[in-house]
Amino acid sequence: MDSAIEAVAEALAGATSVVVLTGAGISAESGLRTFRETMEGLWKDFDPMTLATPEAWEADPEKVSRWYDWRRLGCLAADPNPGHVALAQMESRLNARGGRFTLLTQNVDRLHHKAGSRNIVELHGSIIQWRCTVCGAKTTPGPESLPKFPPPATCCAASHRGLLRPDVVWFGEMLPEEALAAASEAVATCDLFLSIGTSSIVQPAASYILWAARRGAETVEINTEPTPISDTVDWSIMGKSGEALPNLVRAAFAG
Ligand code: BJW
Repeated sequence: MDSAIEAVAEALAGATSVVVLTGAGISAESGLRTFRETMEGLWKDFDPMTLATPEAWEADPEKVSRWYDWRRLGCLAADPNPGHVALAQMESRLNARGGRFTLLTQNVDRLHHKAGSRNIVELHGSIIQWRCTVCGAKTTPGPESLPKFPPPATCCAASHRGLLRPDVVWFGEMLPEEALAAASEAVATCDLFLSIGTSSIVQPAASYILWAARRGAETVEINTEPTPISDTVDWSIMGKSGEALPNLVRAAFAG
């Protein structure tokens, strides 16, 4: 077995509080496109500034809502892969022996929920849920395409009716306060931090591993490519998370 996996398995077996941060790469093996990869990434075909900002929504809510509804249906159709499943197993094995596990995800696809993870902090919201632009009421549309674009909300009185927008965090928007608080608290107390399938570029998520390291936590990255944090982590595992994570969980919790 890869010597980095063996070393991380040992750290995991002795850890009492583990934080995992995931990005789009963990869902790539479920068939969902990442954002920034040169061949596969969504931003290769779509301009984020015209789709993933509040200004884009203001300028063209029809285009933005159509794009997000297309992606929502893709997420609903996707299944978790062995990487997601291994993280759910990691959580239950740690919890069973009194350890703590927090999963910070930048992903909006809800595949960690489908895989059975429990203590999930959605840093960038969820594409499965949409919210009213007037009152903020949340709704979970069904598995068929939305009937109208932009979708009208039905929660408010007709005189000041809003639109439904995806409940995701766009560039320039604040992350949900509860998510920020939960993430800070978990990072402040963890002894092991794993960063999985993220390019480690988008803030504030990319800073959490640096805070954890500064506090003395051991740090791990699992990614198919080097990222800005690869040289600073204690262990860098180069490979697919859908392969590395099941190996890691097997090695850490064997027997
Ligand atoms: C595999 C694999 C396999 C492939 N196995 N690996 C400080 C400094 C500079 C800028 C800022 C700053 N603070 C805030 C900003 C601005 C901005 C920001 O960070 N910009 C950067 C681009 C520089 N941040 C924000 O605006 C955030 N808000 C905020 O901070 O509010 C306060 C504030 C506002 C304004 C100014 C200052 C403060 C909000 C960020 C919201 C991000 N939103 C998106 C869209 C969500 C909705 C949607 O889905 O459409 O979130 S953008 C997109 O990027 C999405 C992702 O969650 C996020 C991260 O991407 P991720 O997951 O890392 O994906 P990729 O594609 O980048 O990487 C995939 C990786 O997987 C690659 O490395 C592959 O190699 C790897 N991989 N297959 C393992 N099988």
